[in-house]
Amino acid sequence: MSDSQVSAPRCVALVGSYLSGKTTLLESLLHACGAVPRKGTVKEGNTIGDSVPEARARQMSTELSVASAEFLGDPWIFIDCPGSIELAQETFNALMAADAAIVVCESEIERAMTVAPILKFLEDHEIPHCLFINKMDTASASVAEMIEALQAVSSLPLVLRQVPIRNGEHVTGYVDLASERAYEYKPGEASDLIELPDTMVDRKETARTELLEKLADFSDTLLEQFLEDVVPEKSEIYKDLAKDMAEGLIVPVLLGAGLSDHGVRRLLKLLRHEVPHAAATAARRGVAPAGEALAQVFKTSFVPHAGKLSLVRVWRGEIKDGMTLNGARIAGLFRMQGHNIDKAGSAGIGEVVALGRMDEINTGDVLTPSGEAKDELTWPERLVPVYALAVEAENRSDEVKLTGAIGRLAEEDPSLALEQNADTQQMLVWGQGEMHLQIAFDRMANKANLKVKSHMPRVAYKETIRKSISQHGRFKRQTGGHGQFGDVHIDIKPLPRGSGFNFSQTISGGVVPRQYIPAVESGVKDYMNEGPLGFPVVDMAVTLTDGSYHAVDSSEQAFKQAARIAMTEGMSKCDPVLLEPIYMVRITVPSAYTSRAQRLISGRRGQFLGFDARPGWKGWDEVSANMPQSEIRDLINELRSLSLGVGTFTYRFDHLQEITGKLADQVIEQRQAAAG
Ligand SMILES: Nc1nc2c(ncn2[C@@H]2O[C@H](COP(=O)(O)OP(=O)(O)O)[C@@H](O)[C@H]2O)c(=O)[nH]1
Ligand SMILES: [Mg+2]
Repeated sequence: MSDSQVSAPRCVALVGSYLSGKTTLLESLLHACGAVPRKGTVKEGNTIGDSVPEARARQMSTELSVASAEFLGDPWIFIDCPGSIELAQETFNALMAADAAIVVCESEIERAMTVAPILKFLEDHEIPHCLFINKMDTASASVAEMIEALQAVSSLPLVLRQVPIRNGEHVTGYVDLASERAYEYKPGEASDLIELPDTMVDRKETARTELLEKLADFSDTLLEQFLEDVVPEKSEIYKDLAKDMAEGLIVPVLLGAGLSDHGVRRLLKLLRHEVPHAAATAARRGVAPAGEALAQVFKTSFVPHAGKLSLVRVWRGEIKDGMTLNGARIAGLFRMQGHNIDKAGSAGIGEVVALGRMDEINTGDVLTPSGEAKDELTWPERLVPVYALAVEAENRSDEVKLTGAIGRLAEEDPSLALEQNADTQQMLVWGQGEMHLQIAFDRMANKANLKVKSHMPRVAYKETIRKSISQHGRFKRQTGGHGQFGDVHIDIKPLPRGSGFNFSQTISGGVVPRQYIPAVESGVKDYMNEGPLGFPVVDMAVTLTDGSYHAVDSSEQAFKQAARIAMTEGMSKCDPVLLEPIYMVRITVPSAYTSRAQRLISGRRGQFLGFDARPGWKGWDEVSANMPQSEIRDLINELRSLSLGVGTFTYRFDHLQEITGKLADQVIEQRQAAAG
């Protein structure tokens, strides 16, 4: 590597489940680096990580946040990520910009499963990562139990790097297993080096042997020494630890407590020695070492006054303000520290900067002066939306602005999507859950001063008929000059499910002149928008069999009316029945929750179809079922609450199904009440 590559900043993302302590840990890391004079707290709402208003209001991170610091002369960029599973898209996108990730874990073994989705993402994308078991100040389980629980959700071997020193209930320090040194924690300061306590000698030996055993799996030298009982050189161990983490062979595990600054310097040292440099990450991502400047957008943000900002990580060369990348001219190049942005002139490899007013540029785009690499680097897929709300502007006058404002939200957050639903005529915003959408609406209120009302989307009920009938319809008016006359006989008959609608005619001898037949069809179709029960009608056929006309008074309009009259009178005699949309649903959960998922399905009028191992996910199942649309609108809430938040589902429309009895009566009553 060249000097500029070695001195380039490395970028680490803080990820892990909601409330595990990422934002607090970032504050402690920045403090230990001297980047903030005084630590902020999540409660007081003055942390670097949670600087936007939506985050402060909720005391939780609602979007990623970038901060820089220097440790022992090395520049670092930290990206604090939201932990909520509903905001996972933002986190996944941030990880694509990072050289490595710190997975912040709770010290409770029951919550180990919550990091499963993030570990799976890191493994799939081969992103080097370590675990930081946080909140050791309140831990009750033993470290061995925690490692066991976490190992069950990690496909890569976990390598414990420290063992805690306890005084009664309290963790007071740790023994570092690579250096074999013991430390005592000191709040707000570097830990004190202490004599290894006698009581720790055996524990340390066992844990260190385990560590060496794991490393020996990836090193012939270590394996030989291990078998021959030779104690390896420390330098050899350090070299292997760094290589194995960078190559994604092992996952080191550290202990600490961000709130009390415990283990934070040890973590910084691990990062210093073991996190790959930007050039190595660029190579891993598939960027050739030589060539024009290249950066990838990992977040898009609309900022009042400044306009659109595209956050990029530079993977090659140098990017300067005013440069044209992918046809867009950079209008302002900024470095970020939480909410603060500072103008800069240029940015080199490894740096994270925001580019101003790149209007045509999207998150995930690869930017180069030639614009030829746009889709060259992999990018995470959009998460499948699992929850929708119907929205309207609180002020009617804002209605026209709404589509544009939601469009910008979706540009900032690709896991949001807008749908104009043709069946129900509602504007739907799709996302990852109630909270995800509410945060997006708050952001729209804060940034665009546009407030919305939201409610549960309507179900796309339909109706059909069960009996055939022949019906006569006549429209006759005599007003002043010439009148209006149309007269039709139609056969109405049900069709099998899924057939849709079919119109035909058996007119002979011109009793209904050819030019009026399309008007009859259009009158029938008009009627079908709202059948006798109040819903669109499907799966039926209408045949025009007979009729009559008047040479002067007949018109298209008159035949259309005649058809409507025949339909209105005929349809209610055809034994109408409500149809409800049924979806094919695939629920994915850790297998410990499979039987609960089955109960969830039957509790929501679902039909269980079977289950299988989830492909590519060790210890997970995929449960298939048919479920009514009305029951899956808020399915995600219950599914998450029974599966520690990690369960999810996909769905597609399958068929319409007759629904009768009390449930159908309620639906019809509600529809009639709404229609007034
Ligand atoms: N006991 C203890 N609590 C902590 C620690 N770190 C964070 N917390 C608390 O955990 C909660 C969540 O912290 P936060 O940093 O917002 O978590 P995040 O959602 O992962 O960013 C806050 O109430 C913190 O005060 C720790 O090391 N020990
Ligand atoms: Mg946070």
